[in-house]
Amino acid sequence: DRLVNIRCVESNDDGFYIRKCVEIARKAVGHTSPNPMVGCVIVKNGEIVGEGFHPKAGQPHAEVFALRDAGDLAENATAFVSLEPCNHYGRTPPCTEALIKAKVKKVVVGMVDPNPIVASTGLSKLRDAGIEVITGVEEELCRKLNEAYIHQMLTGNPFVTLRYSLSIDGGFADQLAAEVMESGGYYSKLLQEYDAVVVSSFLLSEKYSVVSSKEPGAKQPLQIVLAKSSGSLQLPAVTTDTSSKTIIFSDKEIAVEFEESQRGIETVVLDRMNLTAILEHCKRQGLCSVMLDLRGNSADFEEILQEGFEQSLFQKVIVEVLAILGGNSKEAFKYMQQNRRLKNLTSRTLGESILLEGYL
Ligand code: AOF
Ligand code: ZN
Repeated sequence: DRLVNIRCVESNDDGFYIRKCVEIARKAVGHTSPNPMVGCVIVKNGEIVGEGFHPKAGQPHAEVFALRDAGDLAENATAFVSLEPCNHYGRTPPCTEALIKAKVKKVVVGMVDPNPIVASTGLSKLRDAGIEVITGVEEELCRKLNEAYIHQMLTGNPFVTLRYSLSIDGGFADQLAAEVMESGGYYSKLLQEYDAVVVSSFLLSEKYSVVSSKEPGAKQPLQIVLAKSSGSLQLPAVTTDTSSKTIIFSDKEIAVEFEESQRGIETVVLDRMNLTAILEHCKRQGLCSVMLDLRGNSADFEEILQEGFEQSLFQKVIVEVLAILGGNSKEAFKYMQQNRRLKNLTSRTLGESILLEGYL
């Protein structure tokens, strides 16, 4: 009805504060899975009097930190939250109750929580308590912040991104690790956003490990190594210098040789290398997001790329076009016959390269 429509019209200030929430939420990038990243600010008389974000699953939610920060000033203030406040007892008590108890007069929400045990009940609980509630402010931005969480909540499957680099003559540039890493730390930030990264064993034989950032406390995704082709794989000291865990998926043709120090590395032998089995494993481990990174020997990925496209296993594609000539052939895509178009394509320059991102 009309009244509801009018209440949903956002003022510019609302957008400003929700964007602030998203910025604060991202402080916990990589650390909240399987929970979403959430930010909250408490505003009174045009001034931010409290702010908080959800740091990690099991710890208090964004609203709780922001209310603590605001103290008594929360009374009659407006709370801005990038995600609908929860209304259930999970690892932590409901945020709706905390907001009601703090006597805020209004709550502005970025997006409804797709979690079926919350899904709009947080909003109605607040409304029933006489609090004015507005939702859908900067919704697209809030959805992008938690694209993996949303996908995982709605489908039960991990969110899968396919990533690769191309040279300007249209070949793979994925053996040129240096170029990829050079782009202003972009790659290491990207890695932190994923719970797992799938790479070719080629990277390991090059004594190269996938490390997101050497900064203490930086999230290291689980490193999933595809050991394909016949013969044996000798592992260099992949895990000794980082806190990243490694698991090796091999087809039955290959013998993996470990050094003493690598006994802890888990191996899974598959009859045939396939992405479905790898994603099932991730799902069982409770991992919400996986990046398939075609670095190294792109030929190692032929079958799983074909499978990934045919079975619609990819949600997102990230392509980096490097300002260099002379990439390898595009062998890995040779079975690709589908004419699929990416949605919501964005592009930006990144140092010397151009980054394209889109959704399938
Ligand atoms: C919020 N604010 O900051 C977050 C929310 O096990 P729990 O108690 O941490 O609950 C996890 C669920 O709570 C999660 O699946 C999502 O629905 C919601 N996350 N809600 O109000 C927050 N992180
Ligand atoms: Zn909550």
